[in-house]
Amino acid sequence: VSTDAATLAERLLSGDRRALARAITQVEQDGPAGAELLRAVYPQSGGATVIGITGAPGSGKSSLVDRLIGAYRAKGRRVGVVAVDPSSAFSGGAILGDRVRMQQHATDPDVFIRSMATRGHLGGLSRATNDAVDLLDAARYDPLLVETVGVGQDEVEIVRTADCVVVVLVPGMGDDVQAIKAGILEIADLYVINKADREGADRLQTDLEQMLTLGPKTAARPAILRTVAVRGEGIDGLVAAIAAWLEQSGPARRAERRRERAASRLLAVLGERVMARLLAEGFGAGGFELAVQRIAERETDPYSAARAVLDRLEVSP
Ligand SMILES: Nc1nc2c(ncn2[C@@H]2O[C@H](COP(=O)(O)OP(=O)(O)OP(=O)(O)O)[C@@H](O)[C@H]2O)c(=O)[nH]1
Ligand SMILES: [Mg+2]
Repeated sequence: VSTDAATLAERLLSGDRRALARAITQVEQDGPAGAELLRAVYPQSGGATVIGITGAPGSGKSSLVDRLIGAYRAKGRRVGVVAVDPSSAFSGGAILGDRVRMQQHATDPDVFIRSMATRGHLGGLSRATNDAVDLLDAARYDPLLVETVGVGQDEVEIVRTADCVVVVLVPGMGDDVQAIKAGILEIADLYVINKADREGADRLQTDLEQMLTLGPKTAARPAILRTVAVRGEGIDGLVAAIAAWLEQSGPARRAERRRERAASRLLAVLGERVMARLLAEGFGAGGFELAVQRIAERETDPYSAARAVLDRLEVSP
């Protein structure tokens, strides 16, 4: 570990918030600096409980996270938040939105909120987010709340292996159907019907319960809670339900989730590294574009082109 990384790691571990912010930027950039830093703090991480909050755009995830921060702070916990923000790729607006929504906590030294832009990660979003979670963990924030929009495969992958996965639904949006499509229902440990002040909460609850009876009978059926995040209603119940789930699911389940998370991270890093090497070493200057053009013009096919690259690098099939 270089002295730069060692110094930054030390500052982070001693509670320096600016060091933490810089560290997260480094893992986001996916350079050697980020990798070294993560290596330095990784042994100090793994203690925090990771709570994933996912759901359709605008379902009130950030509003819920804001309330959860308040609830955990009231218990004296130091809370870390990582919000993954797809819309920021277009406008940067959502980052601002999150900041505003959670602003009351912005000056609390025991709360650390970070938005991750999805832009520029090329599939490494899950890796970068998990790295950020580890950094917050090493800096002794616990619990860690990870907000993602349950739309893309990447976003689902991020929360899937959290210690507790909370799926947020809203009445009257045909949300249930939307969630099934996005594959987020099967990863839920708990359901929250937020915006329960709106019409249709009963109906959504009935639909959800009905759907859950069709699910696997082996696992404990996820609880369904109702909240009105903007008014802070139902938050204590949600906190209690999260605690109960963590308690009830037990250490074996927790260990299994962590193994899954470790596997997904190893594969993500390997995938990124191997692909980067293939692209760098498998083609000469302009070679990639040339291959793409030849495939597009049917002079060759994707399989033969890939085969040629692998042969060049002497990678076995
Ligand atoms: N009526 C009502 N509105 C709510 C409730 N919770 C959140 N909202 C509103 O819903 C809108 C979206 O809330 P956010 O907390 O930003 O939702 P989000 O899921 O984080 O949104 P994205 O991160 O953009 O996907 C805001 O205007 C909130 O004020 C609720 O319980 N009831
Ligand atoms: Mg949000």
